Amino acid sequence: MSTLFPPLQQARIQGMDQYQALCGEAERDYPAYWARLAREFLSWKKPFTQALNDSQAPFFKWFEDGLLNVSYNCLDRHVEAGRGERTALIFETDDGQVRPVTYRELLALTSRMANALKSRGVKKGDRVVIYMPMSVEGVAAMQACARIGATHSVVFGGFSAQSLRDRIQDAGAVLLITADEQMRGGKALALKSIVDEALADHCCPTLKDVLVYRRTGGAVAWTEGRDLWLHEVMAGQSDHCEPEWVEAEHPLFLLYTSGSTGKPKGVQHSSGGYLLHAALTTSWTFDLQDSDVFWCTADIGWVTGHSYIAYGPLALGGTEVVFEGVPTFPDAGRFWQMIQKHKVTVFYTAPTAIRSLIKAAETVPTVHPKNYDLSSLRILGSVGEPINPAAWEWYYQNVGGGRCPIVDTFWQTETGGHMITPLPGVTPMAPGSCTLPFPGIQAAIVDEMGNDVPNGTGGILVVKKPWPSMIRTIWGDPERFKKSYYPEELKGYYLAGDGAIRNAETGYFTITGRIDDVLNVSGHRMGTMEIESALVAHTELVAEAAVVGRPDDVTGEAICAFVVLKRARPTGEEAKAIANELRNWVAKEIGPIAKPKEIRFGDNLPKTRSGKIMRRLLRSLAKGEAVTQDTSTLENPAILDQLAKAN
Ligand code: 6R9
Repeated sequence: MSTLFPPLQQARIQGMDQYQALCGEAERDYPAYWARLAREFLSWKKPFTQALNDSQAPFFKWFEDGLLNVSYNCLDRHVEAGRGERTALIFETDDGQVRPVTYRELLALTSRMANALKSRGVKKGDRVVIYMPMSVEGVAAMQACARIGATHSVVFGGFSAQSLRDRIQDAGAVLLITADEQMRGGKALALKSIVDEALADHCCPTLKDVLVYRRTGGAVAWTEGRDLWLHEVMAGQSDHCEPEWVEAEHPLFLLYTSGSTGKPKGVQHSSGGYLLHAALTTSWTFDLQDSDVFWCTADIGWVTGHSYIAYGPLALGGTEVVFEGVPTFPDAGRFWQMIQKHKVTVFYTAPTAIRSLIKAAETVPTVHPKNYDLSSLRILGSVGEPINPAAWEWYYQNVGGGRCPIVDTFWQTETGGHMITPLPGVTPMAPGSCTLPFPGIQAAIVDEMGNDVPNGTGGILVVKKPWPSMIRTIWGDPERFKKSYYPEELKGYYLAGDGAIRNAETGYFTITGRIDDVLNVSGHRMGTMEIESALVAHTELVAEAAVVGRPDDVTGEAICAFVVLKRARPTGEEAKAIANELRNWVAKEIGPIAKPKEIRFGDNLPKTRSGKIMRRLLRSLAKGEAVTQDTSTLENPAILDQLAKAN
């Protein structure tokens, strides 16, 4: 099914003709296309003379000799243009209090925080870890780092002490910004005490200071000589801070994400190229105008919160909602109630949220979107995982009132911004398909040798040419960067890690899911190996573990773990108790988002004679399917019956 949509009035991109013209422009002179946009969308202290340097491919450089400052582009230039009184952020707390912040105010706050960081000795190139709740201060902390040329690494507030410690160590961070607690769903959740645990035993020698934002006033333990209240360090700081002009390639941030092997990798992003695509996609995909109120429901701990909360909308001088809480508090009508209250015009969320709100609206009629005035909406967005056609249809009809185009945006932490997406009012939509590449992005589908496959045939999703906001390297591991994203057999194409297929008639892309051992649970990336390592780290109980994903109505995929214990296989109540203990263990090792939904115990795991765990069999078992695959190479076929059942 294809849904044609009438063009939006005065949209940035008018119709498929203009879309084709932009693609054509990029085709004709690729670097010149990006150079034009980089000049239009960004303010440069020193203009660049060359758009692309590919002499050290795949370590591409963009706008290399240009100088700019990201925070200047997001804040100062709007104030200088007389737009300082415009609302930048409409912050709403968990309990519904609203704090609007103008561009002038956000600039002053950012500058004071930047000066506070400087007063603690933080300088250009230093890494700062941000472990904060959704807050004005969280956004300002990112901007403050950008302002002084410090490279931030935001760690999602749901990650455990162990995960936080790994990231601080890997990044070699000198300073950490956190809060006493965070408020979510009416509950105060600790942040500072998790930081204390992460930093115990002097395990992070590079880290000198911990700045603590007072959010709730809850009691916190204090380490003298290390912990400082953010407001005290900021008190008396000037609200003017000259931006540090950095080279376009200067690392703006590291963001850790899961891969198929080993520990999460620190995806390194640039300043100039990254900001260009964040701004450009906010402008074209969301058609952001001065009259819009934009709301991206992501957390700043994920890439979506970087590009579409902290940077893109601000680079354009837009007005956006920033939300501290959760979609289900005080009830599952919270999103709709906030759209009504703030007259949100462009709304961007994840399929998993939509699916859980569909369920809620089906059980509690009062939280159905029809009870709210959502007439301010004009564009809806989706991100993080494939949106199934049923959820798409519900979103389109019940939230968008059948009036609003849905932009199903495919992209990744590594890509910095949208890669394949409809443009609103331009691209005819097809539920479940992310449609066509963003102008200038050379997405394609190839076979294992990098040869194009015909439309209608599935294959590997690649990007044939570099683009400005692409990952620059994996922090501290350039070899892993090359191996993961530019494997030799793929002819120099970027390997996304997803499978995809193009429609034979329309050429539209549909993402068919990861081709590696990465799961997508509620739009969050989790490596199966990472969860397995966490399980076997429980050395007292666990002998062996294998983790697979299985389809789930709400979370997209659910984590299912097969575990062999060091003691006899438990059953009944004992199995339940141990499964619970292991789930909590994983939450402590990685974070609650990594908790397996189901744990099954076996005397053994299905293995080949050479000792390889046969995960594809486990995937069938997890789904509850009969095993139809060839099991002749299996060492111990009898184990399948045992693992087919829940404990
Ligand atoms: C932005 C973000 C990236 C992975 C990606 C893919 C999946 C994201 C999608 C989508 C289908 C979409 N993904 N958007 N799949 N349709 N519109 O989510 O980044 O957390 O790095 O995840 O998410 O599998 O490879 P990240």
